[in-house]
Amino acid sequence: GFDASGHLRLAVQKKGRLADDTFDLLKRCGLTLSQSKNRLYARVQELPIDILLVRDDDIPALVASGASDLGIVGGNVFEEERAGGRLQDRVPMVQKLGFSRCRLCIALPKEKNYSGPRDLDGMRIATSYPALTDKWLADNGVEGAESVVMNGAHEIAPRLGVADAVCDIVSTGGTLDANGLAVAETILNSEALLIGGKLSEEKAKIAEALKLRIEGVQRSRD
Ligand code: PRT
Ligand code: ZN
Repeated sequence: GFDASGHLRLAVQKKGRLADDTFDLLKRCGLTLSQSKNRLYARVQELPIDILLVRDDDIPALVASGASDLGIVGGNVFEEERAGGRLQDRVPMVQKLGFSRCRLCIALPKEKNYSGPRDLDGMRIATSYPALTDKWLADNGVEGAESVVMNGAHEIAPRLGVADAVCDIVSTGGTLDANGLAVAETILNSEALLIGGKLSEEKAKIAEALKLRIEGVQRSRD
């Protein structure tokens, strides 16, 4: 059962854009996973680490609550939770991992000219990152704009008339382009992060062993 006391818990995305690179990193660290039958967790053979297989959105809260000791999550998801005030200082440890790079961008219909933040005054901005969007708008003196939370299909919001702009993750830019949108502002550069809370002495030793292996992989890539 999942109760091996003393094991370090690491929460990772079960399936999706982060998952493949995360499992690849663990493999390069020389770690072998034994998949459990229920696929909610896997055990690492070489170190006392249990891997929790979850939705990426749940990872910051799992770490903040102590249900997981460490997590691997996109900077976009981590910073949104932090900007929303949901983590306080309970997730102090962060190590950049260098994969799943992307940008969080405000984009407008291509035909709109954009010369600066004030052009966004009064706009409704469709996003699943309301805390980061609202913080950026406030920091940049945009007045009367508001984020409209959507959980997907942001890129069609302007055409549907439910928003004037979007704030979404951009990688190649192909999705924006296909929907007649263009980047106005990049509000966050994101990559995968190893995050962690306060650990007991025992678990801190295991976390240190994992970090050393990750640093070894990163050095061999440079
Ligand atoms: O099921 P679960 O909740 O775990 O996964 P998810 O569907 O919420 O997330 P997933 O797997 O799509 O992405 C996980 C993480 O990968 C994100 O939080 C980012 O940190 C990172 N990432 C890197 C991306 C992209 N690249 C990306 N291109 N996340 C999303 N996209 C989407 C974006 O939302 C947009 O729809 O891809 C589209 C844009 O891509 P381009 O190439 O057309 O610009
Ligand atoms: Zn998600």
